[in-house]
Amino acid sequence: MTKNLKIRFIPILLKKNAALTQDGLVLDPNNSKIKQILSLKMPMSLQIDTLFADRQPQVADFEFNDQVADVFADMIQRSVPGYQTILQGIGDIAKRVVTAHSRVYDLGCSLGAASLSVQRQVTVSPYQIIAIDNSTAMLQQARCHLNRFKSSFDVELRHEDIIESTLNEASLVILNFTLQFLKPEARATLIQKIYHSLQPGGALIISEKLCFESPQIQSLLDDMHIDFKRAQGYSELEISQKRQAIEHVMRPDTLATHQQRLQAAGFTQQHTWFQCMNFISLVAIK
Ligand code: GEK
Repeated sequence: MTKNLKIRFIPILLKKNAALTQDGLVLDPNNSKIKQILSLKMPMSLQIDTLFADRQPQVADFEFNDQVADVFADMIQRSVPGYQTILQGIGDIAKRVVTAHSRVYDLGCSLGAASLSVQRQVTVSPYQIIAIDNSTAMLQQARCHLNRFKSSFDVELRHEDIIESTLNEASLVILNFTLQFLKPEARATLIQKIYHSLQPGGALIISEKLCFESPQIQSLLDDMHIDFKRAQGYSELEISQKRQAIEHVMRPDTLATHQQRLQAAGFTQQHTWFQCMNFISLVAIK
């Protein structure tokens, strides 16, 4: 098995004595080839998320700072059920809607994972991908992350608040788990701006954590999500401290709120294309 390993394609996550590859293979750390790989210095963005592992006297509000950017790839993968499937689906949708001479916007791009999926699957040419984030820490890691993958063209990274960004000639706009971090009162205006930036037939993909009007459904899906995080190796302390850190920063909407907002902006076609527990991805077409 180890003979076929190509180092640049193996994001290795070290935990205790185990080494996990992105596609879930458990490698034997005593194997000499694996030892050689493990001794290489791994890029920061491949570090394991232990940010909330130690008890904090006072849990500060969550920020997209250097510490988060360093562990972000691991954090999002172990916190959002279906994250990889959503990324794959974004590329799948992209290859069907992106047109030549148009733009793709990845808003709140973090490490540029959605842009990478688009880049991998879209075959029309030329077109442009513009990935925007307001966190310098995230954009620095995004540059390293994107540079690791060879491509025929660059993703343009922009340091901007997406509320202020100018968007135009878009065939695809991606909000992959970003809208929930904006002030609720800014969300409708952003969706309207996106609608106006899209060409006819262009698409908006919005992935979000949902909240629910029914307390029973809310607590059922919350509990399932917590079990998912336990299964990903997060401790009770990590889960509760992360929850405290994020509760004032990330404010999810109900599905009905998303649907009404899209409709009010002018989207006549919209549907859920993915859901796992309280995580959803919607596609709306102009
Ligand atoms: C992915 N899409 O992996 N302007 C620009 N960026 C912002 C703003 C804003 N006003 N507010 C938040 N962000 C990514 C994951 S993470 C989701 C997106 C998560 C950025 C913020 O800096 C962060 O990088 C991103 O939105 C949200 O496909 O952490 O759950």
